[in-house]
Amino acid sequence: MSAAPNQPLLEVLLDSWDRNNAILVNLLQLIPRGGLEARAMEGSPTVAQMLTHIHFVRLAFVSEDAPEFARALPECEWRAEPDPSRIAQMLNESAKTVRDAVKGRLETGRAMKQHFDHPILFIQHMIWHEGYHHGQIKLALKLAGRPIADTDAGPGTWRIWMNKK
Ligand code: NI
Repeated sequence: MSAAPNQPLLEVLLDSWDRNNAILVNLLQLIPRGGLEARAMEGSPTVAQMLTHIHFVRLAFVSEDAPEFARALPECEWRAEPDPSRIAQMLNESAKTVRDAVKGRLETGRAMKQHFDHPILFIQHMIWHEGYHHGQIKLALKLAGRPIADTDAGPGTWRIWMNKK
């Protein structure tokens, strides 16, 4: 992506969404063996369940707010999917669905159907929601004795936001 300050804002917005998903998939790929089953405490969702929940929430909002872009919702919101590559595939697919829905609504000047005063707020909400669970995932791994070291996490997470290309 060019860093030119006159880059269209829609491209910058969609790029921020792509980065958010890249960070989540990078985190998934850093999860140590056995980490998908970790949970912060009894009764809390596992790491795998938080990731499939994120996927579900993205698709649920698209179906409610921009149904012309909707895809079939998974049967289970908190699925304990054991295969990290399958979770990555789900996240990449739902990220594209959110991207297409927001881009489509913005380009056609249509409001969201049920939530959000503006389509941009959908992306902002998802980034906030996923950052919230990102912290919970790292904490669950730490409590389960399977922490991801900051030096391992940094390049694929914080630096995706901050570093200039
Ligand atoms: Ni949530």
